[in-house]
Amino acid sequence: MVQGTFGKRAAMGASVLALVAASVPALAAQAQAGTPTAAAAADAARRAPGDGLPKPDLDALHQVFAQVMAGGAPGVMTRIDGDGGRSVYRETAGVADRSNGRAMNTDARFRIGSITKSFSTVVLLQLVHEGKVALDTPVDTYLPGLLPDPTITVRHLLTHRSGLWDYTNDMFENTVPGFEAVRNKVFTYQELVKLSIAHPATAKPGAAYQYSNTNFVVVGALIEKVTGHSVRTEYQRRIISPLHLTDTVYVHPSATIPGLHINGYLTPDEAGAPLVDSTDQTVSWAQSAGAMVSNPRDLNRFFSALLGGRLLSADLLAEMLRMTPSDTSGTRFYGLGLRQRDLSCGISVYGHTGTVQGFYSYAFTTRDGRRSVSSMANTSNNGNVNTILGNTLEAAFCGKTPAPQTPAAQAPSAQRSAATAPSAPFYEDIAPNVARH
Ligand code: REY
Repeated sequence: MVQGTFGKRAAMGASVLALVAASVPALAAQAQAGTPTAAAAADAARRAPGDGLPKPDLDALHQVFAQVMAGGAPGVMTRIDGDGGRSVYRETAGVADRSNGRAMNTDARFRIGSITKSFSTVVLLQLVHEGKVALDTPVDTYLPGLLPDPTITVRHLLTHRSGLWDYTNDMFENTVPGFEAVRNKVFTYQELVKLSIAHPATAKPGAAYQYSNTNFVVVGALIEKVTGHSVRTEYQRRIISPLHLTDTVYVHPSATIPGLHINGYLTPDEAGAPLVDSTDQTVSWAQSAGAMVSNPRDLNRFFSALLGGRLLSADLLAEMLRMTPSDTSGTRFYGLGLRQRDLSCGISVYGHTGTVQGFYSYAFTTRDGRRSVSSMANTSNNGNVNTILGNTLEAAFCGKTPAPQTPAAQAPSAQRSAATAPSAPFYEDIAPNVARH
């Protein structure tokens, strides 16, 4: 294994340019269509060795970083693990800690928010494998009386189709006061569910995709009920220890991030108000829906292992990958605790996004798990920054887009790479009734 990193830019590993297209269906189809020789050579030169994808476009990535920081984030980073782990890029801009100017660092830990949902799903699907839980069985069978509707199934939770109201809509209606009111609180799962069911159901179970943290709070309660252990124990023994994720921790209800970490800065609702250091909090309002801490290396390792089939049996991974649209874009989907995004270069990537006060994050991998990318900006409540941060995926997975060979290519906008072209505004489908700036 070669893992070369030189300063901020990393070297690519050993090259095997032939054979690679066959591993990516879209590229293989292109090759079969009879690409002319010169074009094929140019195409091969754009591809990274080993994983068959275009080489990451680091210039475009740094342009995205500049936009993220211009939008108000103190710092930003992306780590790319390509070629099945043989080539690594660690890219950063800005600061991890505004109080002392410490630079952003891809080794440092941060709060991953809802990327936690993919960890919780893996634990639950392992329990399905062991015959302790069944996906289409009512939650009421395992947790009698917790939910008002006894027809809500385990699958409804994992697909965000339970109709359970997202209690964070109310909690964070006013961003900084809402955060300060809960940052040191410790909730039980039952208390959080109670906040949700004080509202009527948002839809009949199964009828509609509606992202709700309540679903994954119930998943945590289910894991604890069925195993008799805390979710922390189950994350540790089923995922963290086997994959040696030494920078991944579930510290609830401790309010501090242990070890080398990044500080998070929450954007207040009032324009021009100073950022609020939101690093320390219990995250008890999210728990199994969003309270884990990790770093980009561990997140890349986790999603590579998951899509590479090393955490779940093939049939349960296939269940996790059964996607339905999460919006009307035609490019974004949700499976079981897992998102799919279709990128401009024709590839689909799988992972999750996270938002917790002070931290926006993305962690995605290819279908074969051979290239994984994690990005983080240390601010939140700034939807514009979150949308722009998503463009790091384009730069990291799609690389440079060749200029089209048509007269339109003369237009400056057509020459921009896909990574920096403005994408349709994307407001993450979390707590949909809360205004997100
Ligand atoms: C809650 C609000 C975000 C965050 C959320 N996160 O549901 C889960 C996720 C765990 O999907 C807060 N926004 C912000 C507001 C809006 O307070 N008024 O942006 O930090 O990751």
